[in-house]
Amino acid sequence: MPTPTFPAHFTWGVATAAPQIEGAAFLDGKGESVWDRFARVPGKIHGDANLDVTCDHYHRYASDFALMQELGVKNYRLSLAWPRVIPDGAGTPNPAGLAFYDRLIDAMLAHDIQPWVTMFHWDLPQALEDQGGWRVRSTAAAFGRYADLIVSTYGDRVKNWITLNEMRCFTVLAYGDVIRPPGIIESDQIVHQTYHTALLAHGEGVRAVREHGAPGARVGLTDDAVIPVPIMETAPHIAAAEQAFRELNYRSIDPVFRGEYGALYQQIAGDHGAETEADDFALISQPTDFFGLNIYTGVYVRAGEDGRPETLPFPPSYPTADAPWLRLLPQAMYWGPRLMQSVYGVKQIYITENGAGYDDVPTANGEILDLHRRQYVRQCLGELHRAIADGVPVDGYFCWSFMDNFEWLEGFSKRFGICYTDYATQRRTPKLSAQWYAEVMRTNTLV
Ligand code: PNW
Repeated sequence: MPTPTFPAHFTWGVATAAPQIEGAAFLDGKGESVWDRFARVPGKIHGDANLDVTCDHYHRYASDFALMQELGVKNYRLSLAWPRVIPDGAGTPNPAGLAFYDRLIDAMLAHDIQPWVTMFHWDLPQALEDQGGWRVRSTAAAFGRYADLIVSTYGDRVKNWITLNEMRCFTVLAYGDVIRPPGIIESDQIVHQTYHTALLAHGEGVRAVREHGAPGARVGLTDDAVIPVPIMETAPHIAAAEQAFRELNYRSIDPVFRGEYGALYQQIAGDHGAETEADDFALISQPTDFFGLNIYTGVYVRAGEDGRPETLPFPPSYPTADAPWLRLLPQAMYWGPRLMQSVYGVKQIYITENGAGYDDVPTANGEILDLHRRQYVRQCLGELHRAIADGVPVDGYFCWSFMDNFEWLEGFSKRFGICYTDYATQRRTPKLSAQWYAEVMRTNTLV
């Protein structure tokens, strides 16, 4: 088989998020985020790590961009920290925070790197959480004003915008579980409401780009859709995977692409669904330019006796990365985009994150031989190439992550970077996977 070559216009990049790399959590007027607060609750985060310094990218962005440029990175997905720009989320903007992103974006462009900006990657200003957070509609309105401000300020230089990263992670897992801040278990009705507020915020972000973006500015949503992988690629199992895809993602994709909560939502939510207003779905379902998928893993699905999808439990010894939730399942990279196309008719897809978390250890001479990460990412890219060959409209791929960083509950214990971060010295060292990925980006082939 010839070495897979990607389409000529294919976008290659790397990704990070502000709270995971910037540090400077309380510097230059930045407001407290819900993660800054959460990390201070003893026992919440592995090793009681916090976000105060992380990779100190706030002070080291120039050398980080120089390293990206050395590796041939041309596209960089980053996020802006809402509490750095507007410390209490809704009031007066912070000039020092705005100036920081001005410098950052200019430095990126000076290194020939295009910014792909995520407006929100989970760091809600704590002051807004204190007023109800995602439980209340006013948070979506405040997000809209924040989006207006950043698009007006940086829209001359930023052409690609992503409204929100993974709505499920800051709503369902934050107000229906204890693993994300605020980590308070609320009623089903409130959990549905938090999701609805997030959808409204997405709509506000799209509106802001349409109103204030430069001509040709583009916007999309990044989601971590649960991806069913048919146990065999035969018609009945593929049909079961399509049905499972609708059912597993009922809360996100119907409102965004169809402008309604579907029958399944009514069935699952019953009397506990979100309170909605007449114009909400027009805002939520405004046309976007692309859809971002973060794909790390999936679930196996088969057609049961009656043809209904059955999700199979993973046996205990199924292989995972060192991040135990990350079951190695490269076919998710084929089926995720393909199902987005066949079920929702999405016309342009970017993989906005993919990677693997391991406990990398440098060798005696300081190399990081992350052969397992390289192997998994290569398999994933092979599956992505297969999707493209089958006519699925995937136009780009961003590797998570440029460097090891604050991995949420795992603190600094799980590493997703293709560059190694030595937190004691803040030295970055490209791992073997980075050397390989640089060659993939340069040649546009799966070397
Ligand atoms: C992503 N899952 O989240 C986030 O966008 C990143 O900030 C994070 O560092 C990265 O994944 C690695 O964890 C996810 O359990 C976390 O399926 C967990 C899942 C999916 C996405």
